[in-house]
Amino acid sequence: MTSKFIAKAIYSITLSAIIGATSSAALADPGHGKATRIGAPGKVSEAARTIEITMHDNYYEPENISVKEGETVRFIIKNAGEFVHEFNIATADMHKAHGPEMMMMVEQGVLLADKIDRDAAKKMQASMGHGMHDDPNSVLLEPGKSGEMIWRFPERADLEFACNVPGHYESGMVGQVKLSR
Ligand SMILES: [Cu+2]
Repeated sequence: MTSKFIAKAIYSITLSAIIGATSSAALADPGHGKATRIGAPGKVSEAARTIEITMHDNYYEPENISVKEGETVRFIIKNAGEFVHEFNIATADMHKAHGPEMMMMVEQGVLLADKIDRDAAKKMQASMGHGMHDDPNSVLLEPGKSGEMIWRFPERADLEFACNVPGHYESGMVGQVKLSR
């Protein structure tokens, strides 16, 4: 991979996290190649259970979640903090890779401490000429906002839900997904 390509991929991932528009491009993006390993977006009709997640500065309530193998869960996520927070389901390695992408959003003036600058996000997209697409395993919320994610968990995986806003994961904004039969 060329560094230019990586930069593009980074922009696409960050933009998708903010804008959340729909496209199937996500499947072609190498950054999303692990989607099957971590599960996949589910349908509301398949979700037998709703888990409410409250995001604070900088921790989650509940701290960990228990899910059955293959279960589809509807998450209702609320940001009760004063900063922007993310609810992202992935492996620890994926979170680690996502951190620098979020840092780039900060550097581009897209991700502010308590706000997402959508105009700056659009400018980033225009300058990169990259189409918007979904980042289905992530919900990024400004203070006071709520969001939803329907996620079908895999049979086996080592997953965490975490916030990759710079500094938040390190300060403890990460929880375990306990998969059981
Ligand atoms: Cu956070």
